[in-house]
Amino acid sequence: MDTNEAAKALTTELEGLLRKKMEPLFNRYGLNLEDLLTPLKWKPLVLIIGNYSSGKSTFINEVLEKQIQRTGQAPTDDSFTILTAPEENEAEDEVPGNSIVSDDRLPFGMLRKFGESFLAHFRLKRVNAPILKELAIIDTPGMLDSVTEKDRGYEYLGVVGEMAKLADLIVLMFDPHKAGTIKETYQVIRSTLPGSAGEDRVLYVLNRIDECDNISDLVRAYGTLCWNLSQMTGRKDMPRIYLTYAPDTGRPIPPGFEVWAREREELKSSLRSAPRMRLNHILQEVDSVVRELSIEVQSLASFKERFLAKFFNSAKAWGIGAVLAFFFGDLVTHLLFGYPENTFVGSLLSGSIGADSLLWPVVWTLMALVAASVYMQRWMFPKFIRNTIEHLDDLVPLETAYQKDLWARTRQRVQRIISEQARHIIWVAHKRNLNKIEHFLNKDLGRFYKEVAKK
Ligand SMILES: Nc1nc2c(ncn2[C@@H]2O[C@H](COP(=O)(O)OP(=O)(O)OP(=O)(O)O)[C@@H](O)[C@H]2O)c(=O)[nH]1
Ligand SMILES: [Mg+2]
Repeated sequence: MDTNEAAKALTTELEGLLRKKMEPLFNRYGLNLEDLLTPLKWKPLVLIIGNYSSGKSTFINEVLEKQIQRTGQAPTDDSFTILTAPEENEAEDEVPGNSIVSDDRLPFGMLRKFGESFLAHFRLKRVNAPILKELAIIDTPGMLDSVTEKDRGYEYLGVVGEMAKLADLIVLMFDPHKAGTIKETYQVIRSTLPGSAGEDRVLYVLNRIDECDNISDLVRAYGTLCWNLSQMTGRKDMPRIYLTYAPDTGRPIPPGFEVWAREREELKSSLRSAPRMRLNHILQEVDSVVRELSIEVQSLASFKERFLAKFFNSAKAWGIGAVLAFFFGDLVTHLLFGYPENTFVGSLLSGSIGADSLLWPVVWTLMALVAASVYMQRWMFPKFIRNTIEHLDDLVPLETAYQKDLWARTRQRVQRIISEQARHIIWVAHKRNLNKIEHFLNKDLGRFYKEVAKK
């Protein structure tokens, strides 16, 4: 079995396991398993982003070995284009944005929220090219400097963020003329990518290096890009930057630059590793969503525990009250109003106790129990919920940055569940569910990680 086949088999197995073990828990705790599974339905995705005119479309055409995407100096392309191969007995064709987001077989439904003016800049092309059988490539409009959301007509960075979440590999392309100084590029690296893609999924490329006059010019451009990247990512270690140029622009290659021809090939073969990256990506995604679920269940378990502690404390006090009411309730009315004539304690002392002596103690006890129930339901429980929501962050230990990050993503859901379903969730066996989740993370997912590492 080749790597891609093996990757597919593992993906199917993982999906089965998720459905069997996690689906009931996802449903119970208000998470949607389909959100997690949708990206698994389609082929591996490579997203190509970068400055305008950095050579994205030229590179894609080269990979496809066909002139499919329009290329040219100055911002050329203002559309997001998914390139994929036609299925068997399908012809090459082009699908408009509206149809892409409505097609259930494709994982792009969530892009509908970016509105009509985005959909008008979104299309899918079915092209016969060998590589597109294994993976799909997304060509994107180049990033610009002095552009606002209003100019684009839709939320460009939001779209890039959603696509980056789906993508198994992201190629971020620069060129020596504007080595990391474009405003939108800055925003993508600074804010969009960290929330959407793991660092290991991004390939940095400095393209068009043949336009440097000589090696010292290239070193300057490379240095500038490194400096800008480190400012933008905040990383101390420099990721690898592929130095590449398109082989057939007709421009003479500056002397000494031939050594970099190899990097173009390396970049292309990294692209072909997307199916393998995909498994890692899926595992990371599953891992992170299940950990979100875990912190959610922890918080609800802690909510339940605190409620029970409060309930038992209160029940103890009301229990003592009920016992006192049983023995002395009628004595109070006797002393105040002279009724009933014979009190329960009196009958007890005189030894003349009969069935009718129990009437008032039972009535008093029932009244105490009704009062306890009204107090707890009408007063104590709502107040407890209000307090909990006010101090929601106390429900879980937030010691590490990772826990804080998970909690930030889960907090709102927990708040909603507590305010809307508190009476229901105190009956759920959260601790048992937490054990199931831990087992899934450690045993089941652990096994997948090992399998993927072997590939
Ligand atoms: N010298 C040189 N020119 C290149 C290289 N790659 C692309 N070009 C040229 O640069 C111009 C822009 O290339 P495109 O592929 O259209 O760039 P793009 O990133 O898709 O641009 P937008 O779609 O506008 O964002 C074209 O004229 C290409 O022929 C390269 O490596 N070296
Ligand atoms: Mg282009």
